[in-house]
Amino acid sequence: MSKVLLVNPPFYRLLQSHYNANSLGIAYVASYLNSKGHDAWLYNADFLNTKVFLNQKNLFKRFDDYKTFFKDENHKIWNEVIDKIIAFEPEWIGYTSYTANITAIEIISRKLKSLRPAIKQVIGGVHATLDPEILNKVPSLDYSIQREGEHAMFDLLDGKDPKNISGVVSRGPSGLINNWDADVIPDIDKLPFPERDKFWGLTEEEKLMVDVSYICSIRGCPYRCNYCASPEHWKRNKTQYRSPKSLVNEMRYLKENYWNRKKEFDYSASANTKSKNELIIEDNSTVYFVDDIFTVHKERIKEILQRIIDENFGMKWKCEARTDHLDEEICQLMAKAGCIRVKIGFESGSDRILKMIQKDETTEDMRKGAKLLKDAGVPFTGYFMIGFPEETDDDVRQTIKFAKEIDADYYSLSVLAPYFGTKVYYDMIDAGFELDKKPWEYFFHQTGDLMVNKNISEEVLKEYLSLNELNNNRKGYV
Ligand code: B12
Ligand code: SF4
Repeated sequence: MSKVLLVNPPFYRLLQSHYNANSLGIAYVASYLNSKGHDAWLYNADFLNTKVFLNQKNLFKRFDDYKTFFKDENHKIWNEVIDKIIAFEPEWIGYTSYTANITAIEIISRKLKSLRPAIKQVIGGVHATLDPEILNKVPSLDYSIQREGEHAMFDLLDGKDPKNISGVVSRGPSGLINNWDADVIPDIDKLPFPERDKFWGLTEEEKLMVDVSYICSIRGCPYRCNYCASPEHWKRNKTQYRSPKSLVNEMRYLKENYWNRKKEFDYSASANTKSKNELIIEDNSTVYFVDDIFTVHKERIKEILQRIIDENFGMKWKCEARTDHLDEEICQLMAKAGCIRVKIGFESGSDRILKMIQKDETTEDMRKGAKLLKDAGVPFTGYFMIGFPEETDDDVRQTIKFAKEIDADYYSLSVLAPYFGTKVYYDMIDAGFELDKKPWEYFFHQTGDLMVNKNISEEVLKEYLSLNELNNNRKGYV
């Protein structure tokens, strides 16, 4: 049996907020290891024992402060994280990586290596998958795992030769040894539910402040949008779906084991609410289906929704969807089953741009889908993005008009951030475009600072961002 600590590195804390929900990637790896006899715990270094969150606007204003943390490696946040890790006395440590937290992982793992060189350090998750060279860039890490981590991490702990484990990158005498992607786990129904109890460093009282109501029912997405990391992060031609029965069983498990805990706030709302009062919710919590497209298979989703209705859970939930996977029956079932918000990436009101970004959806599909949701009374958030290469003022004007027309319950307005590992990122590099920031600095949304498209005028950018004012009279972010 090995002692393992799985870490969600600080991110929102560096923006002077915090994030108290359970990180599902490491929670799945932990529960799998625990089911095999190991002692794996979760450490969310982004957790704070406070109910005060920053609103989204203020969060984005803290970017300069955020960068200063990386220049001050003796800052108390880093020392606090190291102390918590050392107090656990792990034999293995595993970090979940996003491009946005890779610099934090570099600092923490380097400090830890100098203090406790015997601890084996592993990196997994999105960034580790997108960057096969990560061990060369962060020498304090011992292994990197690409794609799903359950089996590969177990095999490492089990003492198997890393050279023979699918998904593992290790070091050899003449450089990195890369076994490429971990084999896709075919029957994800069989995986144990993610860990929801073993939170390192939290008191029993603090554990009640962790939102454990995230559920993942699909691994991957069959689409190929050029600005999105999903097509590289998962294998899109091997997207895996849990059965409706398994998903509903997890909801029941949540209800029976966690929903009876009195919670005054929805901690998953994190930094995105306008005021403290808006965090108060009537029920214990809201289930968040983190699937890329919860509604992707019509028959599957209808069965899920009908089962949720039949169970009469009384649980509210939110999800992400595409308009072209909706119909009248689905939208009505969603309303009946307790859906309080659907998040939809419309992105653009210009069919030319939708084609260019490989959205595989038209404004006509989107108009229809938005109307179906409206008619059924299901609130939706509209995500929009401008700043794609070759986009013009005219395209942006079409987006502004279209956004108003679909009449979303909340608007999330972004300027393209060419995320590391996405198609648009590599297309821009191949076209000779010189990105002026480090990859982790491009995680930012909603600021004109990110604009990589120099054709779009200041005036039109401003007009687009002013769509934000529509949010003043609406239900708000959920
Ligand atoms: C829920 C979610 C969030 C939540 C929760 C994050 C959290 N800490 O848990 C919130 C809303 C806070 C969030 C924030 C952000 N997110 Co987000 N998020 C997601 C989402 C929708 C689901 C994540 C999830 O739970 N997946 C299900 C689990 C089971 O999968 P997984 O995490 O990948 O884990 C598996 C493997 O990756 C691996 N693994 C993961 N960690 C580890 C660790 C070890 C040691 C090992 C061995 C294996 C391993 O094994 C797991 C099980 O097989 C994904 C998209 C997606 N569908 O995955 C985007 C996604 C991860 N987010 C993304 C982005 C960009 C962000 C933000 C930067 C957004 C922003 N502009 O602010 C921030 C960054 C936050 C941070 N801490 O750095 C991108 C990441 C792209 C990139 N290059 O990094 C994604 C991929 C969306 C996309 N398609 O582009 N996000
Ligand atoms: S549909 Fe959504 S998750 Fe899938 S590739 Fe497009 S943006 Fe990414």
